[in-house]
Order: sequence, then C-alpha cells, then structure tokens
Amino acid sequence: MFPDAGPDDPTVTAMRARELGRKSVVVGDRVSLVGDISGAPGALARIVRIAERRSVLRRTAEDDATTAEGRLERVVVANADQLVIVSALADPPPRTGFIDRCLVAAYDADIEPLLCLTKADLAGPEAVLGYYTELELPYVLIRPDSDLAALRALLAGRVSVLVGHSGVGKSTLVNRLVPEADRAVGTVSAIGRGRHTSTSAVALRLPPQPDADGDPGWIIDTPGVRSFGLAHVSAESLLHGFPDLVEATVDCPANCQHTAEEADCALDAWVASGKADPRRLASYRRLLASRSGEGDPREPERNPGDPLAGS
Ligand SMILES: Nc1nc2c(ncn2[C@@H]2O[C@H](COP(=O)(O)OP(=O)(O)OP(=O)(O)O)[C@@H](O)[C@H]2O)c(=O)[nH]1
Ligand SMILES: [Mg+2]
Repeated sequence: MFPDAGPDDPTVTAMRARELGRKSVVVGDRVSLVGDISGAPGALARIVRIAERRSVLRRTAEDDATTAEGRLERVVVANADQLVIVSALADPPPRTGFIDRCLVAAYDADIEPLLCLTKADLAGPEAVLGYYTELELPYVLIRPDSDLAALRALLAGRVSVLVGHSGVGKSTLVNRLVPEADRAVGTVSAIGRGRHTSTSAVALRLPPQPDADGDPGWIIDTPGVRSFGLAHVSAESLLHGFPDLVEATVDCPANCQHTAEEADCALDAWVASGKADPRRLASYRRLLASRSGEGDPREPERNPGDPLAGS
C-alpha cells in the first residue's frame, strides 16, 4: 500500500518473494517491490521487503491465555493511525465490553480510537455515550441517510481501520465512503453463529472531496470478529484502555492486582467517590478475570446493562 501514491498510480499485483522467509505481509504493510510494477493485466511483481511498521494492531484469536489456540496472536493490520470501533446501536445490540476491548487494543498499539455508532435510525446513542462520558472519546453517529462529511474529515490524511462485530454495517459504510468499493453486505444473523459477509481485510483509498484539499486518507474494511481477544496484552497495559481509572492506581499498594479481591485496591474508593463510573471498573475487572480463564467465555464482550442479543 502506498499512502503517498497518487490516485492515478497503477494497482500492482505482487506476491511474496521467497527471501521474505516466514515473515507475513498484512494489510497496511508498506513494501518494496521488484519486477513488473506496470499494473498491466497479467503483470506480477514480487514483494522483497516489508518496511518497519509504524503501528501493529493485534488481537488474540480467543481470550484464553491458558491454551495454545488462545495465545494464537494475529496481526490485524499494520501502520493504521486510527481504529474506528464500529458498533451498531441495535441489530446487533451494542456491547460496551467489546468497545472496551477495542480501546485497550488501540491504546496498546498506539492507534487513536474513534467510536462509530451505526444504525442510529434504529436506536438512540444515549446509553452507550453515557457509559463513556469520562473519556474524551471522539464519536460519530451514522444512519442510512446521514451526511458523512464529519466522518470524512476525521478520516482525512490517515489510515483508518474499521473493526466490529459481524453485521454492524462496516462494509455498508465503506461502500458509502468509496462508491466503487463494491464490498459485499449481508443480512444480520445471531452474533457468533452467523456467517460473516466479509472474509478478508481490504484497504481502499478514499476519494478526494471537492471541498477539501490534501490526502483524503485510506480506509480498511475487516471481517467481523466475535470477540477482540487480548491475551497478548499484559495486565498492566490493560489499564491503559481505561484512562478514566488509571490515575487512581498511584494510590494502590505495591503489587496490587486491581481485582475485586484486593482489599486495598484504590480503584474501589475512586469509583465510590464518583470519580469514575462503577460500570467501567466492573468492565476492567471482567477483562482481568477473562484472561485468567474466569468469566463467561461465550459472551466475553457483554457487560451487564448492555441490551440482550436480539432485543
Ligand atoms: N437500519 C440500518 N441498517 C443498516 C445500517 N448500516 C448497515 N445496515 C444493514 O446491516 C446489515 C449488515 O451490514 P454489513 O455492512 O454487511 O455489515 P458488516 O459489518 O460489514 O458485516 P461483516 O462483513 O459480516 O463483518 C445490512 O443488511 C445493512 O443494510 C444503518 O445505518 N441502519
Ligand atoms: Mg463486511
């Protein structure tokens, strides 16, 4: 991918060269090519080098750090500047636990988060936004007829990656932003059981806007994920996804694990005095528990208070 290439530069088909060894190329990687880079039909170039990655967004396949499968770490995309966390306000219902996990992944990877609430024609955003009032989390509301100018402005000049459950409307949004993208869109089925419409990540150049100068940016559509596993993130780094809580921990005793069992964890007093939402502390502790194999593995991203599936 060439963020600095112009819209008229050719699209080149390339394969990995053998000298790359076991290194995998992921969406967003900037690479060096040799061979036929004309972009002519049938032309094939070779990828001989992967540039150092500016950021790496990872997720663990499942959240169980105690099994080999659970520790299987996947690079979702390289070099993203912004993580667009896409959550529908209904059908499927929003999961604040999922959003919390994405925030942890974003802060861990040093990628800026943007909350994108879709299907605003079906339900209001108050409950979700109320949960995040303490965070200065930028957000956009999307409905089928909404103007996308504000979103385009937030996407301009950077590489943004969309993540979210299957059926929340990622590809629908990409098709609106990039009309020629022609991403397949599906019908919503029960979370976890349904077929995922998109099966691979694709980076697309956003079209230039008549009223804006400069690079309109890139958008990366990804397949829906059931849960955003964080087994690769250290317990200490988990806290960075909770900037509304992190300040309190300076008053914790040495080696405090911040679990509900810690008698002197300063986080309890912090929420008791109204400095943060108790639901955020509960979500953080559920995340901690899920990493040690406790908690409900079927719905790791659902927090109490989130709507039930199908409602
Ligand atoms: N009512 C309403 N429906 C929407 C909206 N955005 C998307 N949809 C519908 O939601 C369904 C799923 O949309 P997709 O764009 O395929 O969802 P996705 O996130 O790409 O799903 P995966 O590729 O499986 O991860 C489609 O039937 C869309 O028409 C919206 O803002 N409002
Ligand atoms: Mg899709």
